[in-house]
Amino acid sequence: MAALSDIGVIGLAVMGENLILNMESKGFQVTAYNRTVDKVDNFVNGRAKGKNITGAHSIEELIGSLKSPRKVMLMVKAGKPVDDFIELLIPHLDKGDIIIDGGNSHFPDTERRVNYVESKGLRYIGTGVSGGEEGALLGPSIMPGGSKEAWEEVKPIFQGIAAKVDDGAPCCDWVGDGGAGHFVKMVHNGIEYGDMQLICEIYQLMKDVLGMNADEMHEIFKEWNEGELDSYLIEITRDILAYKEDGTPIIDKILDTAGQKGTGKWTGTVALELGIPLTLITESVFARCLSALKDERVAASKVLTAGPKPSFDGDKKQFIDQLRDALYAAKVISYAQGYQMMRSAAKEYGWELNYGNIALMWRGGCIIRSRFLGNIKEAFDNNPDLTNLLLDPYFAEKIQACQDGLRKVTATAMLNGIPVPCLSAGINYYDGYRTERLPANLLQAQRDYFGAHTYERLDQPRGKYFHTNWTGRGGETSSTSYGV
Ligand code: NBP
Repeated sequence: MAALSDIGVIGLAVMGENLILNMESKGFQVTAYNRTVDKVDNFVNGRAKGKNITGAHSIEELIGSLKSPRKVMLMVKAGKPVDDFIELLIPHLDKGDIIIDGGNSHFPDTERRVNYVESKGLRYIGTGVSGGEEGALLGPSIMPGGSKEAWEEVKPIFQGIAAKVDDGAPCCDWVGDGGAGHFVKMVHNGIEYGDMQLICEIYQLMKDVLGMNADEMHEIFKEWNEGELDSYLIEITRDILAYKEDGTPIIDKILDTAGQKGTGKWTGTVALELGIPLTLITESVFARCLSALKDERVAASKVLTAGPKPSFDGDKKQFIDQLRDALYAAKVISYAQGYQMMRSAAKEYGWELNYGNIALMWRGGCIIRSRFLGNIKEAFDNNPDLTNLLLDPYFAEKIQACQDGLRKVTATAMLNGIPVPCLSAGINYYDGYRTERLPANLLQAQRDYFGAHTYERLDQPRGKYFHTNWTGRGGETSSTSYGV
């Protein structure tokens, strides 16, 4: 009889297969199962042949092949398939067994499932897994949350297969209770959206304002990837720009409409719910939406012809340096906003998030991996209660040195008619966050004028509320419940 497996994985698509091969390569025995059972045999007789991987043809066979406490990881399409498999698994599992969801589930679903599965005497982990196909095979970033008592059971497998950085530290650690793991994965994906859009805006400025071709841009991204912008997304941009089809850059032939699967939208929606100014990431989602209106944009380009034609007569080298500073500054701002949102969510949902460890989990294996996440880890290790990344001494100095580049690049873009929603969101946040007095005094006056919403005063203690009878026609009663 074959030895019992350390873990069972359900879902033999790109992520499941590669994670199983990764687990096996690290010395774990794995059982593989899939809804369409043919795929089990194809896998076991194909990529898994000769390895410590067992195929199961039913849930019963899968469960029977596992060591206790049993660990079953779902790598299936997010949504109903996860709930369906939970229902199929529960009758076969014993107290203390662990169901793991490694797909891109929305964190409220994970919160609900943790409670449900725990109510059956079982344990549940919802984990973000990032890094795509290659990451899954060679070392992804793994962000687990859920039933804390289950962590010690899965830790050797998860940390064994995760990406390693610097001194061998795994890009995987316990994130927190309930849906915390999937929440952090969602923010990761939102940050990914922001990073990608920022690079795209810089690319358009190079192409349309400076008139650079793909080879010239490739050289600049190559240079930047050797400095503090060193990251996976800069690296692939460098390589994309160099890629030729029939001797011409393929980038010039790709249709300019962006797709999306929804995790960026979730990040923006949750930011609005939490009341966090996650402006840069949210603009990056809207930028994809606007790009998708290709036919409308083509028609509008023939009607709305008023506006500048891009031109540049300044110092090109200096502007490229400003582009680099702008990209760096906006990136810092985007991460500052993302961390602000995680801090707010931790308070809202009662999670104890370790922000330095989150930076470490993102430092390798995932799509946003970068050198600068090492600096973020240091910032939160130095001060776990840091209210805003921009206030960390290292980043405060950096952002102040680079803000001028971000400001000049954004202004140049606007004067040239180039849309830069994320770069401009970045400089607007920077200026908003550092402004002692914003015009919200007028806003409060307006709210009090039409809705008796009251206001606080600069010359009175906080928490005391005043109402003015602005027109002389209103009463003295202020509103307590009507909130616009
Ligand atoms: P997919 O998201 O394409 O899902 C394929 C798997 O889901 C197959 O095993 C399929 O079974 C199963 N499945 C489907 Br589809 N509908 C089902 C249903 N109604 N009931 C039961 N099973 C069903 O696979 P993936 O791209 O490997 O991703 C797996 C998870 O990891 C997803 O949540 C995804 O969002 C997440 N993720 C993906 C990536 C990536 O780069 N692809 C990266 C990070 C995270 P079948 O073979 O019988 O149809």
